[in-house]
Amino acid sequence: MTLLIYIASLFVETSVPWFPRKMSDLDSFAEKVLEMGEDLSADHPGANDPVYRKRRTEIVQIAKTYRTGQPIPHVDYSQQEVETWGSVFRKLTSMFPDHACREHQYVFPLLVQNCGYNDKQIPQLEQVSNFLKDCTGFTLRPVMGLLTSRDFLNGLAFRVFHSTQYVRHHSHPLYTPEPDVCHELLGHVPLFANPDFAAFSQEIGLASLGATDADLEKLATIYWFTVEFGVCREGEKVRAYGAGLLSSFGELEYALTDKPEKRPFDPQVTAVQKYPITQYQPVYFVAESFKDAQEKIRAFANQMERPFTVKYDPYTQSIEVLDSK
Ligand code: NLE
Ligand code: FE2
Repeated sequence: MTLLIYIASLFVETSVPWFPRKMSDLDSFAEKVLEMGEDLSADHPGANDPVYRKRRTEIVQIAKTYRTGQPIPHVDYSQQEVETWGSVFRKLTSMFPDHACREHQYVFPLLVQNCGYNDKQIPQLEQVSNFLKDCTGFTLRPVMGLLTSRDFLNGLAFRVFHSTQYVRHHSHPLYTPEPDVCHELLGHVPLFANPDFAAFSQEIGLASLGATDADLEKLATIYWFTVEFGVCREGEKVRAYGAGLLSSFGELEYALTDKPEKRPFDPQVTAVQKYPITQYQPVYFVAESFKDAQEKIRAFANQMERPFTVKYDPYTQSIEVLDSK
């Protein structure tokens, strides 16, 4: 019997997917990007534009060679790129007062003051990353394109956010299905400066370390309906906190109308909801607060099939693994 238990525990241990234990382990993700990364898919607005493709290849070289601890290299954006950013910036900032959650609205002026957010220039990731570090310890890491959900979520356990640096195609400034620097800077960055949101995001990251493929898919779905497309209650109103909404003029407007369905955020239910990735979402989940959402994620993580618990040690920037649950 004892031997059987021993063999069973060996089996469990060897079947746990690899996960990063220290910050520099994230370096191994650099070149593992998915389809919409360096090779643009055929229906992408930039796919048939050789000048755009060449420019993207140039910019992602930074992410390819970036290693933990280095400053993020500066990108000299072209006039066309700055114009695209400028039109996205102007449209969105006119909508934020009525559509963005209060946490986003609180941070935005600080980004204007400290990181040069305006419609005339694209802020540099390095400066923004340093700002976030001062606020919540979050940092940015340049990325070539989409990582696997596992790699991407694992980064959040270290309060590291993988961020693209290239700009969306100029023909479609108001909605793109893939992340670009406008999405990262206008959608994600303001929220990562908020302590409760930072803790909530890290909670998803910690839950993803060594998670089974089935649990990982659930966490990726939860991430999608919160960090990307989440809405939250503010008194009588519903406001957007998801970055995919806050960076898309088109979807931000649509999301807060009565057209899409709104359901209360509940990890068990949210985790299995199907969703489209190249069009507006038919369903959004409403969080009561970031604190409440974080507690719910923690409870969800506790019932996941994982034979250990993890803890992040900010002093050594590494993960401690505790054997018993
Ligand atoms: N649809 C968003 C935008 O247009 O900015 C990007 C979403 C990335 C998941
Ligand atoms: Fe995103």
